[in-house]
Amino acid sequence: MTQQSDRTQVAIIGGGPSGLLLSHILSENGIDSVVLERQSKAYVLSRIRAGLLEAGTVQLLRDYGLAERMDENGKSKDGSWITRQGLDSHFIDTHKWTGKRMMVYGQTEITEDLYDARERAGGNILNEVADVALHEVTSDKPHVTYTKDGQSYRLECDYIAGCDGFHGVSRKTIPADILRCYERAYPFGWLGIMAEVPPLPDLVYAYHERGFALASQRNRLLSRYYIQCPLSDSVLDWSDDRFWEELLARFPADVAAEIETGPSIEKSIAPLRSFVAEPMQYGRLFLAGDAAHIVPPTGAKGLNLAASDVHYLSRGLVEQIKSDRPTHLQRYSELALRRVWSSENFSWRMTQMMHVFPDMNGFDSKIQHNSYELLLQNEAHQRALAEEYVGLPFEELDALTLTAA
Ligand code: RFL
Ligand code: PHB
Repeated sequence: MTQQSDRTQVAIIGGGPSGLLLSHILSENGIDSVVLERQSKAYVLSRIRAGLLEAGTVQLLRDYGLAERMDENGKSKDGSWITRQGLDSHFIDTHKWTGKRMMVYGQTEITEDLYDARERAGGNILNEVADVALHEVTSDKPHVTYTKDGQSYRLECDYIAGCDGFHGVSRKTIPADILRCYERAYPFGWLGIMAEVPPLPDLVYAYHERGFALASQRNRLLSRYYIQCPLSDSVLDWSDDRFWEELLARFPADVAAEIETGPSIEKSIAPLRSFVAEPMQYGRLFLAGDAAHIVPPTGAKGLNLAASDVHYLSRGLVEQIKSDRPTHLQRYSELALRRVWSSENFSWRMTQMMHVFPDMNGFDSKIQHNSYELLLQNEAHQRALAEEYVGLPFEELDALTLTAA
């Protein structure tokens, strides 16, 4: 079979939020890219995932002209509630402590906005490609091969961005003796449902001895709820009635009384994992988003980290390609990983504080209880939580120099 050849400046593997956002920002800077996505557009747009955007992600989307629908339909938030059985509730007041607000706007909507923007600009997104393989990534002439509709293709490029999520091929291209992986799997999952009922006014994270619960939302008439569940459970074990009964039992009575229940329109179980792969660069391959790291959703950091990776990576690529200045690109992995580890740390602490761990002993429970009491009593803890929750600022390169000094 003959192979057709094409060329682009940046080959982007994966058309989730990382890949699409990178392709959009590069295009705004006059740089050409091709996005290779394994799934159909309809499938990508049907995946229900993140819902809460950090202030920095909101700003990034505004800076690149991607915020029209978000500013119209998203819901700006001054903070979120956190509760613990038997203790007072606490409002994580991001606006009071940081002057910044977060935004409730679904990942599904962002992905749709990104597709629209790329399509309007004549961007090249190839859906339903198979057998993607990366070649000669340590040379200055890398290329990618793939098949589509039974035809095989070769895509020459200057750089490759691995934006293909946790299960993608890009990270696996980095040799085992170079790639270091750090991982923690948690002994439970989150059972999530979407229901067409009005949500609570704010997000509420709840700890209860029966397990964690979260009340979230997508819009005025669409609610998103989660409960911690055993990993061995399947969605078939959870009728809507059982889900609602369990959810309501985990919130304080006054919060539960406000929750409107109704038939679910989606139900799924996601395992919780912390994972980081280092380095995020190998030759001319750069990893971004879930391809390089996973956080448990408790801190709402996954999509936001994908956005900050893309911010750092696009800056490096633009400087290198347009001005032949390599500094930001060469230090991409170092700079991105600082933020990644801060978010990993935060997500791990939030998960630790808010869930029931099957192997917890009395000492662990006391420490967990104390972490929450410190939060209620101590303004320094409240401010620290608010700063991390709203999102740490994007750093400049001199942050690395300061650490090294
Ligand atoms: P994605 O979204 O996984 O996209 C990767 C894309 O690559 C494609 N792909 C391939 N394409 C070509 N060839 C291959 N061999 C390929 N292999 C894979 C895939 O089809 C896919 O389209 O990664 P990306 O772009 O880095 O985006 C990351 C985010 O999706 C993720 O971090 C968030 O959804 C995490 N997350 C949350 N993040 C937040 O910031 N705030 C939240 O409130 C939040 N809530 C959540 C979440 C994730 C959840 N789940 C289901 C894991 C809630 C949940 C329940
Ligand atoms: C969501 O709405 O899906 C969501 C919100 C906050 C989180 C995790 C998930 O911490």
